[in-house]
Amino acid sequence: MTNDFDADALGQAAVDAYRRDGIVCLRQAFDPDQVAFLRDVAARDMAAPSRMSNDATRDGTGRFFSDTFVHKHIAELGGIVRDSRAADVACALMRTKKVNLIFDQFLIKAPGTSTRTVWHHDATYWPVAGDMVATLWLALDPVTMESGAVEYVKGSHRWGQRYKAESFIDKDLYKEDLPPVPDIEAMRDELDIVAFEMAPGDCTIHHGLTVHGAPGNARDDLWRRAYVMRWAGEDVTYNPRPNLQPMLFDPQIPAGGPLDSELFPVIRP
Ligand SMILES: O=C(O)CCC(=O)C(=O)O
Repeated sequence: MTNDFDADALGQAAVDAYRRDGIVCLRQAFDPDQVAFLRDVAARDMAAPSRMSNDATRDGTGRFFSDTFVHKHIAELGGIVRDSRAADVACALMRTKKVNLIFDQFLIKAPGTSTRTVWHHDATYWPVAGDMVATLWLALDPVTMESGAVEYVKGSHRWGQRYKAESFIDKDLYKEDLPPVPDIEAMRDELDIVAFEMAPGDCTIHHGLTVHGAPGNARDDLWRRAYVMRWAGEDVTYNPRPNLQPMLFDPQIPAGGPLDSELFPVIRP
């Protein structure tokens, strides 16, 4: 365990580590009430998901549930998006005064879900250009290596390479002419790979080009529920391309312009 910061200590050390490693873990950045609220919303969403949801496994057993743009589906999530520490943490780590929410998401692996999350990085899934792209992954359950803690390749955001997106669940949607992510499993000995066992309320923040993946949830007694927020800072522009991850609707903004729109709301300032 490295890059492990107390919430109160979010400062230069965290910013430097995020820049250097492309991944930091913040302990207890969200309070128990927020976690309880998000667990309740997750249950409601699983019971009545949006049309952006996926509830399947790929080559495996169990249940890997995902739903995107959840704050558009369950409006009370707007409070967490706007009023929690998430947006301020994203601003501090990316050193930006402005952040847009690209989308929020539940990523949930039920007990006994064998499907792993493929090694990938996020930015090539989305219609964005720029360096200030980050994901905040908030644990709603205790997370252990056995229950599917996400692993991150430290420093991979500075490899200077964009990799082809690969679908988590369905057949491959993505056709961009980019190389595949290298065989990370075969390179484990040469790489600095980090994962964090987490308590509910802990979160990680990773850069949009940090390569990461996760095992399935091998526990039969523990859900692995995460609420995820995808952030864009002030250098990010709209970069639509064919065959990307489906967005909720067309944001009706010009290519090359700022993301600011109903779809990608400005959350700070
Ligand atoms: O939760 C997972 O298994 C994967 C997380 C992930 O890929 C992400 O947050 O970008």
